Amino acid sequence: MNNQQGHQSGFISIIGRPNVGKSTLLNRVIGQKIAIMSDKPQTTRNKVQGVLTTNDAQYIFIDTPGIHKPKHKLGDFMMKVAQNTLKEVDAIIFMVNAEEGFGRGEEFIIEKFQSVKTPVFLVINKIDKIHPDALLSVIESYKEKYNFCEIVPISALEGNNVDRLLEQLKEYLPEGPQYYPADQVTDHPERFIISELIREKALHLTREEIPHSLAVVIDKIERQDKKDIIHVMATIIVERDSQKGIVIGKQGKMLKEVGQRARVDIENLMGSKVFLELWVKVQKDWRNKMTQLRDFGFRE
Ligand code: GDP
Ligand code: MG
Ligand code: K
Repeated sequence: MNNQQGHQSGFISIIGRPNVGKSTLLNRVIGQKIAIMSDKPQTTRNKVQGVLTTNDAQYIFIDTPGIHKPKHKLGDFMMKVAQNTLKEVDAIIFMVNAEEGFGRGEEFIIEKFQSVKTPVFLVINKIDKIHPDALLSVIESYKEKYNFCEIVPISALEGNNVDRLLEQLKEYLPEGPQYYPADQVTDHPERFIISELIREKALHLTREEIPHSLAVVIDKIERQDKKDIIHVMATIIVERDSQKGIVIGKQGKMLKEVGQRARVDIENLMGSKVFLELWVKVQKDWRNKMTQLRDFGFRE
């Protein structure tokens, strides 16, 4: 994991009505077809949709389901989850369609921005479909509604101005570590399951001594071709030194136990022998962000 000075990283939530071009933007930014999965039925979960790693920054894009007028109780709940996400991320991209005027849907979303301090980018997409003069009036109509930190017209499909959007976004990312390995563009389901298995063992074995929101990050999953063995490296992240002590245990006993139990489950999952290497790290902000963004409202 990279933690050098001058490195910026942060979480960005992309929101907007269906079909405004959110997935198209992500695909363009990440350069691979990875956001297609975002069209699955909505869940309450905040999913990492894509990670862009450059020389000096890492952008983690988060799907924020539930920003729409609630129709039922679950809708209310999801709305709450979504609102909490908006508070936690470093920047919000609010995407609108240049071809369509300001409507009730947009109004409803903008209302949600009033209670958060997070900078909101207004990204006006599909500018390839309108006359430049029309763009000016679209910009004006939105300017009246909210104090957006930046207004960026783009064409996600053709790529116009997308680089500029990324540059501007970077200005709003705090100094921070590379949360994901550079070669990782999206959360691999396997990675996620493995991290959950480790998390579960750690929580179970340490009981109430460790807050429920302990996080596990998978640093590496490496298949060794010759031998039928998978090498997994993972970091358990806690908030305080005292918690690190508990997770490691006397002479490393606790960590060893966590590792042994998790390894058995991972081997069953992968159908192969696993060499599991676990590390424990104290990192306050990281833990808060990762766990709240990824897990808020998800578990019991
Ligand atoms: P999402 O529902 O917000 O994720 O929207 P999608 O990314 O799936 O895009 C919906 C439709 O709009 C697709 O047919 C895209 O090809 C199209 N689209 C997205 N961005 C642009 C753009 O900049 N220009 C044009 N002309 N079409 C776009
Ligand atoms: Mg989509
Ligand atoms: K605000």
